Amino acid sequence: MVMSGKARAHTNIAIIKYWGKADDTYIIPMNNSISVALDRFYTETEVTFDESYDKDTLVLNGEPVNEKELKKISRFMDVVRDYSQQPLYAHIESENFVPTAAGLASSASAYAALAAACNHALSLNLSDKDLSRLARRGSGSASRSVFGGFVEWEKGHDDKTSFSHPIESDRWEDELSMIIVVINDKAKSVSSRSGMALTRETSRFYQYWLDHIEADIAEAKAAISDKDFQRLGEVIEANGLRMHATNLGAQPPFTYLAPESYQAMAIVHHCRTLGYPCYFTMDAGANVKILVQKEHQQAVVSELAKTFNDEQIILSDITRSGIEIIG
Ligand code: 2P0
Repeated sequence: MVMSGKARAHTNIAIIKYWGKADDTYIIPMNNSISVALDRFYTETEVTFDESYDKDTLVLNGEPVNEKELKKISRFMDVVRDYSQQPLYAHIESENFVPTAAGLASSASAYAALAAACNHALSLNLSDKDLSRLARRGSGSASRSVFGGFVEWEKGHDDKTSFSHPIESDRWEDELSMIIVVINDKAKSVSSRSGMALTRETSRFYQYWLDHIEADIAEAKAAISDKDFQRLGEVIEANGLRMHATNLGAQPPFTYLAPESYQAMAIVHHCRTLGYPCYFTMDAGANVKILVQKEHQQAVVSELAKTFNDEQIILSDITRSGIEIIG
């Protein structure tokens, strides 16, 4: 019997970061995190299970993936086989809808879409909460991509208790958007998986990160509840910079940021002095993501356009759509 399912999931940007694992196998994080879901960037994935398959296969954007990628996906499919108690292999076709070179092709939307497609194909009947637990096994940030809008990933303490849920926001995200400044980073990149591991194990600043995270989470949630943009912006900027600071304390120290990242940050500061509130955050790469109120988006883009070219400035609304089954 052939069983198939197709799902779409949006990528997400952490505004309070996940940085460090308490458990590598089950991907239990050291701290809670909060994200927003991006409207323009998503993954669509179709999975087909068939008794005649003798291994998992994955075609990404029309091309078969390399052995390393396939191994990672197969490990995730082992988790799915464990959930379903059916020893079936799968053929997976996945397409990333991300502007070329935006550097946002993300494991978050990929594993959320795959988990949802598997849930549908195998009739696992997982709740969204349990789907976020399953997606987490592929990639931590994927647990947040099960939901739209503002999302919190509760670190929990084991497989059962570590999951994501939406944060009630009275549709505030409809008034906000993201500007992504694409930075051409020449430096050899450190994967987020190895970067966070090295930092948790060796950084002399890591305890400082842990000491402040609960206050940051509480502050961000209070700001969302009050729709207080300045309060939210100040805490996300501080939290993001603190994450990047922990990497500077690792042995050996490393950074994801490039000189142009600092240029973009300076423009954000300048925009605030001009009366356009906006705040930046950066992930495991040099790109700068700017949270802005829609009414000020064009003014901020105009300031950025004095330094960066059109292809480097990408806009996205925040979507309130979570996982969608599309086939
Ligand atoms: C985040 N990042 O909260 C943080 C901030 C990057 C910087 O989650 O090892 O691909 O698969 O759980 O989810 C990127 O890490 O890592 C990430 P794994 P993931 O978005």
